[in-house]
Amino acid sequence: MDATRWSARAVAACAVGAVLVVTGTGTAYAGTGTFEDPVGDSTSVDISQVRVVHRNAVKVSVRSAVALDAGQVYAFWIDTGRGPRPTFHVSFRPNSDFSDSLAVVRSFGQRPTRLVRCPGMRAHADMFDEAPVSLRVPRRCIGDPKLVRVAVKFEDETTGSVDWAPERRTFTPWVAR
Ligand SMILES: [Ca+2]
Repeated sequence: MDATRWSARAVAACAVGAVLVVTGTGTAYAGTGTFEDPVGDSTSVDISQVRVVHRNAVKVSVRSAVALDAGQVYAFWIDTGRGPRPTFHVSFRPNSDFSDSLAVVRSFGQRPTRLVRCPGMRAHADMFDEAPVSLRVPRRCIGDPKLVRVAVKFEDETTGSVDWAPERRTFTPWVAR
């Protein structure tokens, strides 16, 4: 992991290379949103960037300024719209088994109201490569939303260190398909 490269690029709460569009429900990013997170705001886990690509699948890629390690947990929330459209939650660990179920949750930290099986969902978190931690969810699993926004939490259960992006219990701006 090249931490220096990401440190140099760290700009708090700054969107890079994204196109804003006006949709029926307001302003959103078109197709892709890239959101930088401060480096150094956490120790044994440290998110530096979250990238959301909204096409036939929603793919969330998360750069870390520190190496992935055993004992870390990567948690994702995907909000699929205002009003009754649900928020989905999934978490996984590096180099571990991954279930193909999404939890439907009412808000952060609450128990799931139900589970949704999602064939084709993929997660990547490998301590032995430099690829971002990523989650790919086919749109059909989450009700073919027009807009999504995400929240990410990296946690090190050994040290208790936590880093949220963009902020604690906060979603990114909306990203349109
Ligand atoms: Ca960070």
